[in-house]
Amino acid sequence: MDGLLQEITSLEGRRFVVVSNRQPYAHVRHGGQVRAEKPPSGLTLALEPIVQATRGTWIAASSGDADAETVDRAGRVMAPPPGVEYTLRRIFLPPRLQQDFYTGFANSTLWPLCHIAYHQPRFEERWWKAYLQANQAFADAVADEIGGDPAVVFVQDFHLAVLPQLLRERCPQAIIAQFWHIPWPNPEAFRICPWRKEILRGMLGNDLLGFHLPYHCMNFLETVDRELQVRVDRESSAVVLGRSRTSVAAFPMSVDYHHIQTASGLPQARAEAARLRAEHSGGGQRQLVISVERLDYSKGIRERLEAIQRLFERHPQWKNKVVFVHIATPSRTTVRAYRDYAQTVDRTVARVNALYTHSGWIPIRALHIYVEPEKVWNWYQAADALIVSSLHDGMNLVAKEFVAAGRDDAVMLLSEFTGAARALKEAVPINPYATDAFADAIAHALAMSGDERRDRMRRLRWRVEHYDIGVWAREILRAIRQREFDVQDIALPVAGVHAGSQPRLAAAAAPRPARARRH
Ligand code: GDG
Repeated sequence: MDGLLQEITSLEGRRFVVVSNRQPYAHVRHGGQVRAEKPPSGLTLALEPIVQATRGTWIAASSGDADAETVDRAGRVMAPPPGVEYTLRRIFLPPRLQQDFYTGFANSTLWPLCHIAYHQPRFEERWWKAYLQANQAFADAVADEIGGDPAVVFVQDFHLAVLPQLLRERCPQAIIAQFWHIPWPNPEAFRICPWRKEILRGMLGNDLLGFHLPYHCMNFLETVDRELQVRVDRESSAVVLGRSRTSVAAFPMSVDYHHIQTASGLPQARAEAARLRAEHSGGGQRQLVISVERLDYSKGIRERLEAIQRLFERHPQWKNKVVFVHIATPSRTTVRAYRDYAQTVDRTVARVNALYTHSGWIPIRALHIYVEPEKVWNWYQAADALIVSSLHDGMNLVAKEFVAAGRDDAVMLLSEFTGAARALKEAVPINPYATDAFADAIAHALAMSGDERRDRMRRLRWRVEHYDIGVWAREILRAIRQREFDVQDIALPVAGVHAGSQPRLAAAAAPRPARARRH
């Protein structure tokens, strides 16, 4: 993550405060013992060094069953050693509020509203009130932590859409930035939300608002333009509301390429990958095609299973020549739609297997379990192909991880509705809704020559290596710093790889007249 330190220095002593619903680590009880568990996360990896170097704080909702007993009265605990030291401040929401905020408004309203996956969002007044209340609880914690300091507050994702506005009122000296990890839909899709204006005003509390793609930025500006009495400055990609200005820019998120590549290339990892490959390819007789995702309807799992069935109908020569392993870790199981979807997936797997299982060959293996991250990378190493079939996806980091960890002669099929598809042009594109064409694309990938696969993979690797998670964090810090300059419309030199993956930072800086200079 070269260059990150330089950007941290440019924060000139301001504390860096990350606010996210999910905490970077949890305290969990195992028998009589309490252990700090750190779920692997690219986001944590990228932001922890910044929080640590600025003696900052990470504010997040509690999730571990032993969280409460490890914090002080204000909910603070030091991040566990080795190597990292910063303050984690936990927010403890009452269970009912947590349920309505998280399971309700975040995952059953905003998630389907922002993903065009033909899953109807639900709009419950009670959930919306809980969402506001939860955002207020986060605002209280941030205000308590930073007071009048000129800190940088970096808010994560769709759980906290109204937090920036609350902070703008309470912490006028802070620079507030937010990254929205999921897509922003077109104005027609968004306008069905009864609280759309409140959500948009909440997000306009940001100095800087980041999305994965320029396309999401355009959708957001268009939505704001239709819904609010504001000035949308398209040339500099910013929204001017009263005396404040929100720059809107794209920062395509990525993965820690070198870390994943190195870890998956260790002898032990290679041996494990070889074992998985031998076990699932029938000793090399069949190709091993994998997919990895949260068990979520937006990932197009059902559509992929339909395409696999169609593959065997349209291209019967692939019977007994390929095995599909899908690793779908259970997710949001408190949401009914997710439980129903898991059942649909199970039934579809059983149906396809019942149709085609033959003399020891089972076409699909479904692993609905959480797999350790190193083990996920072993699967990437073992596979001949990966399929990412999302109906809509902000970015999709699985695709980039596969490029970092996969074999030289592996091939990737990638839904054209993922953000990742914008940059990863050497993947085989698929439309998960077009079942026949999807099946044909699988057949095409399976039949692709080793030379072509290697050539595509070499190019893909170059793209991900040159735009990794470090570049993402650096570009965001740079844009935050730009907000401090009294210069408008600075076009930053970009470190991206090609047009599709470059951060677009046209809207750089404009002083916020209402506030004092922060030095
Ligand atoms: C959201 C946006 C955007 C999956 N199963 C297991 C496991 N995973 C890991 C993968 C990967 C991560 O989870 C999934 O990241 P994605 O980016 O693919 O998708 P979302 O979870 O929907 O993430 C998305 C992202 O935010 C970042 O901005 O790209 O568009 O929807 O890292 O490896 N990890 C482990 N076991 C599993 O079973 N350890």
